[in-house]
Amino acid sequence: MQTVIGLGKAGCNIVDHLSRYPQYQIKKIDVGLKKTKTTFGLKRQDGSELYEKSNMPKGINNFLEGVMPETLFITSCGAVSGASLKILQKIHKKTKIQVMYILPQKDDLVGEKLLQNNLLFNVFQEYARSGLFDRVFLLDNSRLSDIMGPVPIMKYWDSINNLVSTTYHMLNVFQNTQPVITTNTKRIDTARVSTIGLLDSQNNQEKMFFNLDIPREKSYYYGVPKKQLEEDPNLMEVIRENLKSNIEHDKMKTTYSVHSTDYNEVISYCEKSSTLIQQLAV
Ligand SMILES: Nc1nc2c(ncn2[C@@H]2O[C@H](COP(=O)(O)OP(=O)(O)OP(=O)(O)O)[C@@H](O)[C@H]2O)c(=O)[nH]1
Ligand SMILES: [Mg+2]
Repeated sequence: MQTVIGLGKAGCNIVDHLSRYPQYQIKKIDVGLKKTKTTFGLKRQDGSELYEKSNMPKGINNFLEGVMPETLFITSCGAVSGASLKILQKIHKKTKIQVMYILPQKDDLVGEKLLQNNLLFNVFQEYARSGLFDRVFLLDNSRLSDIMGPVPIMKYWDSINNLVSTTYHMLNVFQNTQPVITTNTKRIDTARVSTIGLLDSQNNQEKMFFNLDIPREKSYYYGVPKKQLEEDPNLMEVIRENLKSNIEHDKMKTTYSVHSTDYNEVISYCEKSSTLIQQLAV
């Protein structure tokens, strides 16, 4: 089991989606939440700096006690995200930390959010590079929105969060189960700035959730219906073609794994990691 902590609206909403799977121990932190086993309320503060400076309400240690050996921490750049490092500081000795950072769309980046985004985008990457975090996953809402296509406003966040949670979860499942065939070896330990995404294996098109510059490592995961694994003579070629045509530069390590599923069609995902600190697009 892995602990998943959401901070703020974006973080908590994605955590809600992950709570559908039994693999995750859920914890949500935000202003206005009640104190329960899975939720913790912070006192409203006037700006991210105050969240960073003021003391956490009593009971936070208790709330965070019992985190599993691995934790995914999810946040975006709202004011409450100012509490991120304070929270992570309380658990980093007990658990291996992955951070999922949600970059807002450009038109959403005004006022304090703009500054907070610049700050967290860099701090999370530096912490990952220094090894304090196991890694950071960067996810960009504008990319997610493009990949999803048009949806009614009322379903907007729900659809995005669904895309994020299913992709993260399926990659997690594939990485923790025995593949039918794989070229995967040990991860390049220094490549800790990562993103995830979908692979349209038919059209050989990657749909990554962040535009990661100079990835060092790229892994494809194919979930293939059992029957197709037994009968389709062309699949191997499709995979090899995907791999060959998606090499981005000659120092890149590209691997793939094929897994057997009970679904009706092939699903495929991709994870990329870089050793380099990414820059914000201007
Ligand atoms: N992917 C995703 N992004 C969201 C969601 N809700 C908000 N966001 C984005 O996250 C950014 C930060 O806003 P919130 O998460 O609402 O802010 P907060 O973390 O609750 O912080 P406060 O400002 O203290 O309310 C917004 O600018 C949105 O771009 C969501 O459900 N999913
Ligand atoms: Mg909020």
